[in-house]
Amino acid sequence: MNHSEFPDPFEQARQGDGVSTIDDQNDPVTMVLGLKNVRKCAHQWQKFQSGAEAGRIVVPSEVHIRDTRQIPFEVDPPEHGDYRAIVEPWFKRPLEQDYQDQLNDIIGSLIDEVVQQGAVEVVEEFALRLQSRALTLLLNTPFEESETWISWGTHVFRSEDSALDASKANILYDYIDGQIDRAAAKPTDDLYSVLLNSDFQGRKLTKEEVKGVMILTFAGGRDTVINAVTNTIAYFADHPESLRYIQQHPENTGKAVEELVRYFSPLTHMGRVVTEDTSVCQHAAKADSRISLCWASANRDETVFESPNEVKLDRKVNPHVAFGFSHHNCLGATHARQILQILLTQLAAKVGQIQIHDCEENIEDWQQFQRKVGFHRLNVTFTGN
Ligand code: HEM
Ligand code: EMZ
Repeated sequence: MNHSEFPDPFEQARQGDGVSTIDDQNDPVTMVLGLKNVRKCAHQWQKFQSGAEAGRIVVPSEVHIRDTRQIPFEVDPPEHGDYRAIVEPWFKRPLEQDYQDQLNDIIGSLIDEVVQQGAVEVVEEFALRLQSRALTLLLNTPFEESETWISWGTHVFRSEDSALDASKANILYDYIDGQIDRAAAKPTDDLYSVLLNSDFQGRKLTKEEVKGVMILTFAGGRDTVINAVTNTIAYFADHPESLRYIQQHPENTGKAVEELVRYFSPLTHMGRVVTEDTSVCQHAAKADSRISLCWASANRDETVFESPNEVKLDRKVNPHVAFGFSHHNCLGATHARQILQILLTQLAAKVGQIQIHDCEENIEDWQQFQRKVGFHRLNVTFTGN
């Protein structure tokens, strides 16, 4: 069986109406499925807003587990642009050589560790560690902090039974409150301190705003990166020849990263709240109802991508929306791309074979759509090159 196959559950609905409505906690969501319409709706922030009640644009909705607005994610223009200008330069640091050298050491030594270990559960022992250790670079905090984040497990808003869990979320909020107080009392050159000292519309950011940015940084970059890394391991386990291809054609590593991100689409969709009675794809969308921009479906749109259900590591035309589209496009994309680029390079250099022993798939349940997004558990053996 091919473990790294990620079927497209949206194909029929996308080719049919182009939208499909699911229920989320008695608050329906009309999913927009085609690439062109996803892009169009992403642009129309006046009609389809992000800055509604905190947590409502996330599907499943998080209105019951948090009051803090995530910034700049749950803010619309023009304020969005003012917040974004503060954080944008910081999130571009992964382009610096020194950052990449440190990321290279983090990923290289983790691969050495798992090759030596042999049998490894990839989600907890590889992807979660990699994600947490790499995040210390993005936050510019001590490496040891990653031990705390690893101890939280893979989900920050969910316990193992996968229900949204307020007490679990409080662990993260309390931790962030503590870090903000620490940075306020004794600033360093970490992200908390930089944010506390930032100017926004002629004043400093409040602690609540800093908290909003930090929650987003922890939550938005967690499952997404863990799934991208785990799924990449599963892919190369099934396709050892692709690892040799990367080794022989390092110039195509960037293209391979984009293709894997398109194919896996680690974030299935993101909602918007409709501000006035309107329609999407000839489907009525009432004021105060929700639509979602389904990145995962758009990335398999057969009118845009040739053989959309195949992984072509050297795919030439690849206008995917796995990192979103328009003004809310992913701030963590530079960091995520560097992680994957280095992961592919280091795996090709250090690993000969990856053998899967058993796994438990992580299937998102959206009623009429069952979407495989990653793995709860993936047991493998890494063999050195
Ligand atoms: C936004 C996907 C990694 C932080 C987004 C959006 C998508 C996305 C689709 C757009 C949401 C929308 O339009 O409503 C991904 C994927 C990732 C990833 C697939 C990994 C492969 C990260 C990481 C971080 C991060 C590592 C930070 C640690 C953010 C932030 C935004 C965002 C702050 C909001 C930007 C804004 O509203 O202006 N991400 N993300 N993401 N992501 Fe990511
Ligand atoms: C939110 C979201 C951000 C949300 C860009 O996506 O990621 C989700 O995983 C979180 O649950 O709160 O941060």
